[in-house]
Amino acid sequence: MKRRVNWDLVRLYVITAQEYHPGRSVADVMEQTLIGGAGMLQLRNKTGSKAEIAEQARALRVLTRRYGVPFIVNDYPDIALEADADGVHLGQGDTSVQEARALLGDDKIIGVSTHCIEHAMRAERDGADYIGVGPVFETATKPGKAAVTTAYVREAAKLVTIPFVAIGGITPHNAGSVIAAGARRICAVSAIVGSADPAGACREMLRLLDEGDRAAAGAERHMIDRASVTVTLNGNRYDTTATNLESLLTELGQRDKRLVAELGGEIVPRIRWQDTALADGQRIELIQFVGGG
Ligand code: TZP
Ligand code: MG
Repeated sequence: MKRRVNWDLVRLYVITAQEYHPGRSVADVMEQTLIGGAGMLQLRNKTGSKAEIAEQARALRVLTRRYGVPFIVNDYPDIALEADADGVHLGQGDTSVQEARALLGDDKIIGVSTHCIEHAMRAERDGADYIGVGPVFETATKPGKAAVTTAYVREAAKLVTIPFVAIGGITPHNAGSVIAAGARRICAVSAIVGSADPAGACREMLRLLDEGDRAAAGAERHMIDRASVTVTLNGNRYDTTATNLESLLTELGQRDKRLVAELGGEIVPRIRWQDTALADGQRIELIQFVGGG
């Protein structure tokens, strides 16, 4: 099978950072994240020698294989290849996707860090398999890098067609806002590997992602329901996607007319139109009044 990851299983992507867990080994902390449900792991080591990084890569390859989780090496396509990792992750200033692809072939995953939608579009065109979207918030893990905010997450959710992970300063306290902006996958470093309980931190992130899924499914159901609302309007059946009386009147081009709206026999004052929800089967009477002042 070619570099295919089951992205449905990748909700939480965890990256190593030894400096956040002095006294505990990378293997131990990363195994805890796998126990907690991390769906993808990355080795990121900005200070070690290539020999050290290659050794860590080999150890994490064995560990991730035991848990059936994809494993990515940051920065070094050659180490990824040598350790038989599933792929490599590249920053904007690293080797190009094309060069990494030439070395790794089609069987490996290539991820790219992006900080704006132009980066994202380029990564897609270049054949990246996934992108990182961030840093969403400022973070000590990548000091001096401006936050892209949830505005970029929202843009990515609309426009990016390959899987993306939101990254940068994400913790269980702010993950809700990132998920609400449209992220289905989160990547985190300090909030997970810097936690005294990495497995618990993973479970909490996954719980928030599940909660986001349920909210999104609810919103979708709501939209489907909305599409099929049928009301009786002045005695006639009328199908509408309007969600409230105000939008119904706008849809009918009647909003600015001198009207009285009656819903189920009760007059609804104009000030309440906006928050009067429409429901299937409601009877609405619109009565024009003329003259007077
Ligand atoms: N790329 C963008 S932000 C970041 C990387 C590697 C660091 C994220 O770390 P943390 O600790 O989750 O903020
Ligand atoms: Mg890099």
